[in-house]
Amino acid sequence: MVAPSPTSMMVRSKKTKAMGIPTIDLSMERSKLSEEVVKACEEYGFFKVVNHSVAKEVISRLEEEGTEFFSKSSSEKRQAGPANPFGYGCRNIGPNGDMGHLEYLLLHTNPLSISEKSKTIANDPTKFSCAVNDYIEAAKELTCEILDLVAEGLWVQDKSSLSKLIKDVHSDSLLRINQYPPVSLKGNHNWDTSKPEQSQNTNNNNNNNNIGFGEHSDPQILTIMRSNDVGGLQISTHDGLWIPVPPDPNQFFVMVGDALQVMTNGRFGSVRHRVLTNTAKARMSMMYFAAPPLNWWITPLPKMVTAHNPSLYKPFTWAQYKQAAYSLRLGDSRLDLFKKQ
Ligand code: GA4
Repeated sequence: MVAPSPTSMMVRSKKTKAMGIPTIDLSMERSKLSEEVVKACEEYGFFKVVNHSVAKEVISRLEEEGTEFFSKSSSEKRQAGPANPFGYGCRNIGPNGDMGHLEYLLLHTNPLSISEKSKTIANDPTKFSCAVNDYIEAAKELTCEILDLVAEGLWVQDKSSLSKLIKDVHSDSLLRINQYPPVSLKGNHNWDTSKPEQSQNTNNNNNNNNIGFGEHSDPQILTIMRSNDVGGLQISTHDGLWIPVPPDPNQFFVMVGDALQVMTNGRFGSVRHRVLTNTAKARMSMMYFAAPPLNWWITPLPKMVTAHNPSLYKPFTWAQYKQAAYSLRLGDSRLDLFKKQ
């Protein structure tokens, strides 16, 4: 057998990197698994998980609730809004004038808050909140499994030091269901535009017709994303190349958020991502944003700080970080505010 030349190896590894989104098979042997998870978090801050244990029925029930809600008339949907920050939103994203070609439901994962909100969202609020709570429980379990693998792969002493923040009853985790209507080539979308929501800030940086949700990173620790079979999600590599993510309705995608970037002292980078619209079919995605309690201090794990590798960030609480996020635009690099000089 002829050994591959250094040049052919280089070409092959470059090609694989440009094309490949890491796939993590959760049925893999544990020590290999934690190594692969850390590698994917370091290289992309993004990966797909297969062989997870979330029941199909838990996913389909939430999807059905989403479909039922988004097919209501716009005046009915508006009764569940505006999303400031929780409830129904249409095109407006956040409080500072960002806009996208989507409508969404944004919910806090606290069961009391869900049962309260569901009264304005669904004709059968009990059925809606059951579907939402079951999905949240399943997504939380998957998140905690992944965070334990992260801790193991980083050789952190307390393997539950990350997952315990998400299991905390005061965790500030969120659930978001986004629906992106198909946009015609002329830029029209097929929702009722009779009473558009007003953006307070006309100077928005997202007037591009094919942007469904503009480029950003998620502020939380980890995001677990699932979509129907319609594509549109793109992730940015650390060197700025946009990679389309082929949809896979039966699997989940995992994104490293800003808080995990800080907790790993920059060893992982939060992944910048965006969603482009399409002309054929509506994309529906559901995101579980895993966050710590509001009063939790976001600082690097002790293992990630040494004399040679001091902390890159000033300490801050999750509440302070959220406040900063909501005072800035979607695409801003809000972690810069907390970097040590
Ligand atoms: C991005 C991740 C989540 O969707 C979200 C978003 C939030 C919102 O839509 O209200 C933010 C955005 C997200 C980051 C900056 C701020 C806050 C809109 C915005 C302009 C729910 C979140 O937690 O942060």
